[in-house]
Amino acid sequence: MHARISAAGLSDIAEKLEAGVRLDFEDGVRLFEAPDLLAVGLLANHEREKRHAGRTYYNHNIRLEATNVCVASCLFCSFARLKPGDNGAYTMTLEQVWDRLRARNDQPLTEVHIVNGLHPDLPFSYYTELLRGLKEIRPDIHLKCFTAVEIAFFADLYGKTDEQVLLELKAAGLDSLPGGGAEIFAPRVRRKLAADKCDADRYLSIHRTAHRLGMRTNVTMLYGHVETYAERVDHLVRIRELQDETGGIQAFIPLAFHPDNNQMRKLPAPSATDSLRVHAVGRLMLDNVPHIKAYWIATGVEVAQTALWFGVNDLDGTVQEETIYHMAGSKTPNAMTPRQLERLILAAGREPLERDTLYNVIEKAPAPSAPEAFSITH
Ligand code: V47
Repeated sequence: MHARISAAGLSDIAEKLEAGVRLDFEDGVRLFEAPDLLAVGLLANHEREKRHAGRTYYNHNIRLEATNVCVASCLFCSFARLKPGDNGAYTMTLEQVWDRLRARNDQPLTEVHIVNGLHPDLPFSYYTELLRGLKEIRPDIHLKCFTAVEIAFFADLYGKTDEQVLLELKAAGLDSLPGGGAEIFAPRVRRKLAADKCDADRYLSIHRTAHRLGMRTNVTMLYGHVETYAERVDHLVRIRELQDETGGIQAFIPLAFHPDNNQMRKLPAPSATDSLRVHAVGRLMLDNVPHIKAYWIATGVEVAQTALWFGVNDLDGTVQEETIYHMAGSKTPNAMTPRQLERLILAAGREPLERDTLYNVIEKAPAPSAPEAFSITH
């Protein structure tokens, strides 16, 4: 065993991992409390390499947010506007949404990721038509749309069951659910931050139903605000329990809290070291979730790159047109080309692989030999 791990007092956890014994709640809290970040990182990297060696996935996607009108008033959100007509509120027409995809007809995108506000006045047909139109423009594109919180909202607003909503959206072209809206499951924090969102049980139950209907999903965790270590671990354990039941979760994505322009702006943003640790502990606790993804828009490019040695094996993505984080103060660029992502992964000493949403590797022609500057504009 690495001397660093025993010096950090983590030998028993390392032994469990070696023997394939699942870490328990107290182990999770200790991993957050252990001062030696590199010891935690070593453990997480070992687990990462057992599953994926140096392989690191990225995907070629766009983000679309069709409306920011939202009846919920989550304290951390800088994106939502309460009502149509409020300063900065927008709702795209379907043609405007479709035009965003049409404008990228020449790009080999594989995924459209849509997260919207909870708009109280749109008909359900807005969403089904939106999906149908996108599939008409690009029949082979994967539609990863609407968080479980949106699905719960649709069910309540339109008088349907969660399952009916999922079935109707699936019939219109929905392929999988993104992981947004999870925030922190623990009721103390959820009530404080996101009181009018569906609770953790409903969030998880919608993912369970989506899995039963043959869809894959992702799960996130918003960290670095008022949550305790125990509440982080509780969140991870709840994800692990659902995954034991269904196996339908593809990726866990920690989301670093951004404090600008929202009601929690007095809080500092999480530190780089905390971000690295959250990704690492995610890898160590979630022994049954295949992919730990760094969302570089949230963590910053440099931390996402470093996280490739702290348990992360996946980077999202080219992510064009993102607004949620940029309205909350993210200084990252809002898009990277596949080539830039590859260079970032290679520069970290890892092996880049472009994937589709379901983690099928996309075979590519060899890259041109002429060097292309790796430049990110801030
Ligand atoms: O649910 C909102 C978060 C999420 C802030 O599934 C904030 O592949 C930090 O879920 N600071 C939406 N976070 C984004 C999301 C996501 C991102 C990347 C990949 C996937 C996936 C999902 O953004 C929201 C909320 O948790 N968020 N405001 C903020 N100020």
